[in-house]
Amino acid sequence: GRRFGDGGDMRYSEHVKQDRLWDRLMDLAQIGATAKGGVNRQALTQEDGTARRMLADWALSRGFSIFQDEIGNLFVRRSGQDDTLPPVTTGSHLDTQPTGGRFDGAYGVMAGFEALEALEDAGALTKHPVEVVAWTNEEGARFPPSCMGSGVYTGRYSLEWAQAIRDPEGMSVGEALVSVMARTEDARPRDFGAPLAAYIEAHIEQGPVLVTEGETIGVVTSVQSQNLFEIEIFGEEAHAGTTPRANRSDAVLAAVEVIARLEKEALDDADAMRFTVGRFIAKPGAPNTVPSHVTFTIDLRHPENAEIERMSDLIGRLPATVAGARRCRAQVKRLSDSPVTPFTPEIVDLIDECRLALGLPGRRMPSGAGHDAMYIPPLAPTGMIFVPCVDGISHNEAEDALPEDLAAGARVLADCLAELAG
Ligand code: HGY
Ligand code: MN
Ligand code: MN
Ligand code: MN
Repeated sequence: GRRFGDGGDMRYSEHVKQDRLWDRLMDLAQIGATAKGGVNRQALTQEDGTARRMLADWALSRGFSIFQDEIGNLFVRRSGQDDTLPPVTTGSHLDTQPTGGRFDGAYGVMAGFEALEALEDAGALTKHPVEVVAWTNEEGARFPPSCMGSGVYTGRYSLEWAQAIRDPEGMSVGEALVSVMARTEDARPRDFGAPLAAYIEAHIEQGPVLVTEGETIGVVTSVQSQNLFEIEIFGEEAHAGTTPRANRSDAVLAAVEVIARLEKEALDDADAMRFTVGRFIAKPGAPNTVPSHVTFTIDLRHPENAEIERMSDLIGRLPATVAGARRCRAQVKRLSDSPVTPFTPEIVDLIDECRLALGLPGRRMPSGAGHDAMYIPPLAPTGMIFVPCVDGISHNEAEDALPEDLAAGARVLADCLAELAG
């Protein structure tokens, strides 16, 4: 395949501009900026809409075109010589955690946009169109589960199921979508599951491996299994002072026992299991009323499917047993069950070759974090490029990254996309 740009000996990656990428990331970081230097731009908020509009305007200013599907996934297209061919696609997400950073998600979208700009500046003539996508609600913080937009696009979830999901204030995805999607109503329609020629996502590692080993590029080989459960415990309100234990149906004490027993079962000496109770809501929430209702989530991850199966079986059974012994009732819902996902060897090799050709230090590695890319392999050859983040910190307002590392990832991405677009 062709690795060079405009006919001369310029590589497309040499048209990547570090400052342009950094400046656009800092412009985006202003949308939902927090006092502590992070970003709170949760999915389908007005801030999310503003960021999507900013991307759309940048796209139109470069002569690219924009498309949007019914769950708001936003696609920016740089035309190829034959736009009937499936696009070579890159992307990530613009939504953040409530205490998120400036790079988780935004980096992958903007590295992809920078790759499109590099191709444009090089006057590249690609056979396939090249697209960068901003997937809706990758974080699943406000509206669990994560990777909702890419999950609907690839048929993991139905649009109706996703639209019915509500945030803690009771707002549904369907309701929130209306005003946010209206911000990019000039986008042309895109069908769910429209074919992709290939998909490569750039992302900060969100962990300590690259920084510890002094590597610049992570050539991602797989994503570990990611599973989300929502457990409800139903008890009964009662007076905190007058009600004897035998009469109590205390939903919090039942929930706490379930969590403590499950955590003990989950933790292994290899420290490979990731068990997180990130959301815990007790009602009515009055200090002197025995709580009648608890909703909590369990985010469970592991590099082996068998370990997840073992724990899933337990999570399906234990809450009812513990709740029953405490005169409560339990209900368990599984919101996501993404198995261990290996990436496509040809794409993994291409990324490794491109980074080597650019003289960038790197290593092959699995992803501990979940990403939209984990849903794409059934649709198209898929891979990911990691770059380091300072101290491996993420899902934290202190998240940081170096401009030269971000640009290095965008350079590898540009050459890979050009290679695949023919
Ligand atoms: O949860 C995850 O792993 C992703 O960063 N949202
Ligand atoms: Mn992310
Ligand atoms: Mn994240
Ligand atoms: Mn992701």
